Amino acid sequence: MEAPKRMVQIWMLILGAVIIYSDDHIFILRTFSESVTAEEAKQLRDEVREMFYHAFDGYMEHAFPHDELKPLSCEGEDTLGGYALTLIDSLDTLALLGDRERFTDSVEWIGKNLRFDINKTVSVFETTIRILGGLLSAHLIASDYNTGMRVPSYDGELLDLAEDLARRMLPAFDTPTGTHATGIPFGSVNLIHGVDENESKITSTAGGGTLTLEFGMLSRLTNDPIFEQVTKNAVMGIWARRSKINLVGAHIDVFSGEWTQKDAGIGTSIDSFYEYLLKAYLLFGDEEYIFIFQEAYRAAMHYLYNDPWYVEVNMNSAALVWPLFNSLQAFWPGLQVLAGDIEPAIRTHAAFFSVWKRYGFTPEGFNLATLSVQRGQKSYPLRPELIESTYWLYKATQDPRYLDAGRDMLASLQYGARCTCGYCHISDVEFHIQEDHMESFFLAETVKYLWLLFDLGAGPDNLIENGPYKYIFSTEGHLLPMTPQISLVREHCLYFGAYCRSSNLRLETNISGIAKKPGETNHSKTYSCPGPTCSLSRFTPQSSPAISGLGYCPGLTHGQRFGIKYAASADANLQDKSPTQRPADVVQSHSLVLVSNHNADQVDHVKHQDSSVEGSVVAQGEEKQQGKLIELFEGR
Ligand code: DMJ
Repeated sequence: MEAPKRMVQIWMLILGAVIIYSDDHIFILRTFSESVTAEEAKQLRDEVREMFYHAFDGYMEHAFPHDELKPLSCEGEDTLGGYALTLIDSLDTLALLGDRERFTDSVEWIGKNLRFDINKTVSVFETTIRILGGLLSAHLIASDYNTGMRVPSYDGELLDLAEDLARRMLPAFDTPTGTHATGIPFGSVNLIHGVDENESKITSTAGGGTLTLEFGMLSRLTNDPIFEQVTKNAVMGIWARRSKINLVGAHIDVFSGEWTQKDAGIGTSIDSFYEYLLKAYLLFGDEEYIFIFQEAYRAAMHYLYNDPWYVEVNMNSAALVWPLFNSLQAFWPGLQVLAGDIEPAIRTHAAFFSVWKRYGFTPEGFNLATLSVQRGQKSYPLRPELIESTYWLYKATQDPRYLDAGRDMLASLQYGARCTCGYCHISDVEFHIQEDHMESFFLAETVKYLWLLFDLGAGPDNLIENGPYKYIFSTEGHLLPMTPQISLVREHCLYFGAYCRSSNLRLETNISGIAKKPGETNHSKTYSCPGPTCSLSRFTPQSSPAISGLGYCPGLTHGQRFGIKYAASADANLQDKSPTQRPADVVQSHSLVLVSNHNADQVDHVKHQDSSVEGSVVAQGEEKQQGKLIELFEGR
């Protein structure tokens, strides 16, 4: 056995890859010394395309019309409602890849065959983000010549299905915890009978607060305000129960409004609540959402952020509960790009990516105190979040190291997760054990963001960059276009990079191409804002030169006003820095720190055990961290 192994190893090293042997497993990791070039980005984009078809064709051949593929046994399984979940979740990825034939066939099949009058009890959250979002984004692509993917035979069938499905979920909102007639929804609903008699009254914050984009779109497409109203009531109901320090807990009783799980964090059970506050503002221009987002974001950065990590704290006292990185947190740097807060995003992404590099995947939980995989949270179920943030940060900075990170993550997926008929969950990131499951979000999000990343690197040629609209991505990665019908945002307040940490309303930017008045320089330009919502992020050339907070700023081009401004070339400041100053070196130097009592002026982080906590994630006997500087990865 030894000789052939060595031969393979030498051969693979020539190809730029390393093979690592353990007792029972062989891990193949590529190492690359060169940064990804535009030419290589093209090849990687094509590799991702092939990856999509390996999984999509595997699903269509072996699992369709079941919900999801079991990629090892090559069978189907019904995991949500038994209505071709993976096909619906994949629709806009097919369109993005320009696959007119499969997109058309799929839209036609769904229009003819899908029905929701079935006696199934389904998750309101998952059904909304995967099915409703998938149907709505595909409807908007299939019905519009401007997308280049109009389906000639299409006559609004997907929109009808979406409306039917949403009406079947409305009974879930019949609770008293909102700000108006409806409230925070039950977690699940039966598509025929409404809420089951014994349905749990406990739901997660993300579950109740991540419905506004899809339901709001539906209202604007059907001219029926009910969908937008009920989901906004739910958000307001959650926010009305925030703590005095503007944190929300993880689980809440939809009848009493009592928090049943008081851990505040940016990951599990809460993550997309924050995401939809900002995105609902960006998509709909509803200013209430940006006010809430600003308060919520400020509190998160004050109480949860321990540069570069995020921890979970008690929502009332801010006492530290879990010093844990959970993989769902990895969407946050991407959200920060949208919010215009780039510097912490760069550092946090580097820290999260260091966990990926260590294991080849991110485990569901990584304990920041023990610096090891959290017991019971060893799996990597093909999640997109870190890739999503990598895409956003590359889009914002054009720093090639994000392409390099994408190449690493693609290699991990190819060598660790690819299996017979698709891509497999990894049940243990330390031993790379494959499991017979492939979540639909792998095709809706993970592959989509990877493809978009490399397409950007190659010189973008896709609907999002070159199409007729700006798009907001739903939390499931679905494309929600800012068409005039949907987006009622007043132009003067429409910008990505909307968030302003301070009350300083100056915009400082060095973006080239902005028309200047005589005497102005690129590096210091002050714009006045017409109203409180047009507070502008303040960027200095030293901090984040590639991003603009765009507002009512005379002289901006349409492109600058409506999107993230690309750096004309790679981030000059980053290039100028010495290697030790560059953000990615956090990964290399392994000298990350967790400061658990960072300038929290009123509330100290103290050792704390909340007796109401359910689903404990820190194993008994493990030390929780007190308020002191803790060095992580030192010397590793
Ligand atoms: C997806 O369904 C969505 O991104 C959701 O917001 C979080 N979980 C998965 C991906 O990990």
